[in-house]
Amino acid sequence: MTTSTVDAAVPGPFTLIPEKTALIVIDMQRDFILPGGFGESLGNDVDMLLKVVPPLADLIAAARSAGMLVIHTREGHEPDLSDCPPAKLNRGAPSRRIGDPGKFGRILIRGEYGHDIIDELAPIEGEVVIDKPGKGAFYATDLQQILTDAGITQLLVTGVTTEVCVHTTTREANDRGYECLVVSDCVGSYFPDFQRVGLEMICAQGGIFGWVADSAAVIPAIAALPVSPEPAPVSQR
Ligand code: C5J
Repeated sequence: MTTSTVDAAVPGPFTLIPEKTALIVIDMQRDFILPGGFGESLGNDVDMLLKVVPPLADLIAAARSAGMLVIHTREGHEPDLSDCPPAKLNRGAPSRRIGDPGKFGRILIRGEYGHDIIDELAPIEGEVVIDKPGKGAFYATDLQQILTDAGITQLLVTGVTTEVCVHTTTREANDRGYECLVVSDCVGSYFPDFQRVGLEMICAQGGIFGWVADSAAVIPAIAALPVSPEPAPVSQR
């Protein structure tokens, strides 16, 4: 088994085992990221999330070239909101709630334009797309079974937002025994302080939830792995 090491990771070097590693791209959806979408309608500065797109596109390309499993998630709900508990629905700005009409269709509703992933990071054939009703990607989804079936034990974690769905998913994964490396410039928050502290919290106390490194450290480590001509379908891993 050929491995590669992300030497600059905090709190210490992270050894990439290509067959056991998946890249997870969390909620890079139009509703959160694009100007005019749900996120901006709540008063957030979407530039904070848009700047994640170029390094994340490069990281996804590197993972695809190495034949890594790439998993995308989308936060959202059924059109009848039967999977959205009142505790979630009733929070947020009263004029803009999940299921309300927005610039890109009903907000965070499956099948709507705004619910889907931005064009720049669109999944390609063979990649897994997980629709999740919660903040964490493991809650009420098949993610754990998919990872188990694929022999995955390590996750490169990316997406938005750092302190909400990225954090919740990383914590869920950590509790389930996955080693998580959060790629610092490939995760984004509307709030600069949350971005900084959110990343510090991951790798504090000797890596209490995982490791942190930027794409400039992770991409060369992926590129140093032996090239796999095509990503293996999940069922054949
Ligand atoms: C939020 C997310 N922030 N994907 N969702 O509500 O982080």
